[in-house]
Amino acid sequence: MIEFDFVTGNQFKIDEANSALAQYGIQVRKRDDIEKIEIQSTDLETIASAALALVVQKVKGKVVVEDSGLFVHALNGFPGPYSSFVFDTLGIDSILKLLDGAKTRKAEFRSSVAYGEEGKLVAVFSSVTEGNIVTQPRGSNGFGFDPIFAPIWTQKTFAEMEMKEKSVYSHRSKAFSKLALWYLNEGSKKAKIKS
Ligand code: ITT
Repeated sequence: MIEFDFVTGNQFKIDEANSALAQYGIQVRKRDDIEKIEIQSTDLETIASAALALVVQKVKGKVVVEDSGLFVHALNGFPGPYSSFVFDTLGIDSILKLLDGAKTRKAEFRSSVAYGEEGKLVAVFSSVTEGNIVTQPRGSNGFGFDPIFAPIWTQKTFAEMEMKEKSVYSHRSKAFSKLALWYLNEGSKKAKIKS
């Protein structure tokens, strides 16, 4: 089994990444002993790359970080890169209130996964899942804004799905799948040539 260290304090991210990566023979190991520093930017790839550039100095092997957020169209992409802060300070009801009377409830989750090894950032993979903000929170699975987000292909919110089902749709599982395919085709060759 190929193993990457995943620097995050969020166990749900670990579980979702492992659910997406299992079919590729890859797993992630949680590293919450290292701080993930998030710079301010509107671009998740920039935030993930900057965080990775710092943690990769402190980890011996292959390492990943992920930055994600909920971008609500009627709110010009808010809370976006500030999703974690908005969730902690205002909660999911704040988004429902802001959308009261809005013309569209379209939103998207975005995820950027940065991968590095040997002290360097090597690659970044991003993905988007489009959906809608429902009018009332539904479901108790998952984390963050899961109870108010339903991907466009289903009425179910992420919080009404088991991990396996969320993995079919999720921004995070798609970004991690891109990483896995790249790693198996390109990244691992590079690692072998170097060693
Ligand atoms: P780490 O930084 O330690 O990895 P975090 O949860 O703080 O964990 P982010 O900084 O990337 O992660 O913040 C992303 C926030 O966006 C997260 O806290 C949620 O509020 C929201 N979010 C991202 N992906 C989500 C998902 O799949 N389901 C629900 N909410 C999500």
